Amino acid sequence: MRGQFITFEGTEGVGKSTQLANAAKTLENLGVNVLVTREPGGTPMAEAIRDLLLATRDEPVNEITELLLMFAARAQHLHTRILPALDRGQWVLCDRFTDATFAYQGGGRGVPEQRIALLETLVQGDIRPDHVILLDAPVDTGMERARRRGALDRFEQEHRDFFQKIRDTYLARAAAQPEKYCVIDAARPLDQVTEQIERLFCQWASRSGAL
Ligand code: Z5A
Repeated sequence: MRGQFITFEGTEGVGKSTQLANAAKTLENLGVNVLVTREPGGTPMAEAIRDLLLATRDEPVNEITELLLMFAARAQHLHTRILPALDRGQWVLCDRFTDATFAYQGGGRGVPEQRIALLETLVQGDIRPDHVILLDAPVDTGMERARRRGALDRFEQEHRDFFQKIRDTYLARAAAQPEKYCVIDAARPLDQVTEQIERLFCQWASRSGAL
């Protein structure tokens, strides 16, 4: 049986990596075989593209260059790692995917949605996540959590307005497809967020017949 493809999304510092690691543990405890991965990245070549994308640099980065690099990394990751895992029956938990492109390069940088959709079709055909966990918190909450960690990458150095546009884009996408997106209030204490997500994964695992 094909595995489930579940992505974790949200603005910086909302707790995606923390919740993804915990969800993977929950599934493994239920006996589900899991692949944990991230974007941009997930294969050696895609991780090299990630380094290019996140490095701070003196030259301005053109938004189409950024967009194409995101999809170049995604093509490699999707076709060499994600799809083979799903075909083997593994559940793939991915820290960010194409929703992040619509939110960051679309909402944040202003690239028209139709251009992103064109590349989405080229790279993915009709492959889309089965579920998207959208961790939502006020921008200041996430920025504060991320800044406590130390050195900031090229995206993290952006202004508050950039992240507000990203948050708005994510919420609009979730509102347009409520059956696919689970919007989680990530401003609550960690244990409450974790408990809500654990419950979701237990439901999905039992409904999918994976148990
Ligand atoms: N990007 C893009 O532009 N276009 C694309 O298509 C894709 C990506 C795929 C790299 O992403 C950058 O690439 C990203 C968007 C861009 N840049 N930004 N910003 P990334 O996912 O690697 O980096 P990130 O978004 O900055 O993730 P993050 O900062 O690592 O945040 P997180 O994973 O959501 O949070 P966390 O590490 O789990 O938690 C942060 C801290 O908060 C940590 O100390 C936790 O213990 C704490 N935490 C978590 N939850 C809570 C709660 N509920 N209460 C209190 N404290 C908490």
